[in-house]
Amino acid sequence: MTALPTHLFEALDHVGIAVTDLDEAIAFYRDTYGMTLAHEETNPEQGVREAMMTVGDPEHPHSHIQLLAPLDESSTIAKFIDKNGPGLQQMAVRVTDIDAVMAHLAAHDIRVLYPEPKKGTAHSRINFVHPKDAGGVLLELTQPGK
Ligand code: MC0
Repeated sequence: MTALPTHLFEALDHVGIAVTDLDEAIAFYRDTYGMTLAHEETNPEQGVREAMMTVGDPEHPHSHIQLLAPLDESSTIAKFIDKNGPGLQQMAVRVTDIDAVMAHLAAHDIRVLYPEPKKGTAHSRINFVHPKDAGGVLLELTQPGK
């Protein structure tokens, strides 16, 4: 297999945690770890209310923890919590060109979930590598919005 060119993966962007109550989780990460709320959004297509908590200096953010609460029982997050309980649901890498990453993975028969990227947090473009093709890890690909 040809490896993905290194410039396409920029950084570990965030780790996603499934939670039952978003406000409670925000308060826990803020009051316990001193993390700051960078962004909060409802994404109906993904079935989530989500909050990005900055790890470290909010003036110079490098990475985030994303708290993901289900919008309703049909949400993938509700299904995840029913099966596993709250906890680590996904890891997200920031990519420079999501279309190129998807083409590379398709060429190596690694399944991504959507034929075209969908709308993610803060106008990013996202897709996911299926956990069954990635050692049990749901890997999100996220290309930041302009
Ligand atoms: C399921 N599996 C996982 C997993 N979810 N493995 C690792 N991590 C996860 N999060 C495994 C199950 O254990 C099972 O394995 C197999 O995959 C099928 O799972 P399932 O419970 O039957 O669930 P499915 O197939 O209905 O759905 C799994 C799938 C789904 C990954 C396709 O969760 C999905 O579409 N996820 C992508 C969208 C998403 O997660 N959206 C929420 C975040 P066994 O061995 O039991 O067969 S939205 C977001 O993140 C946005 C806002 C953003 O950041 O911008």
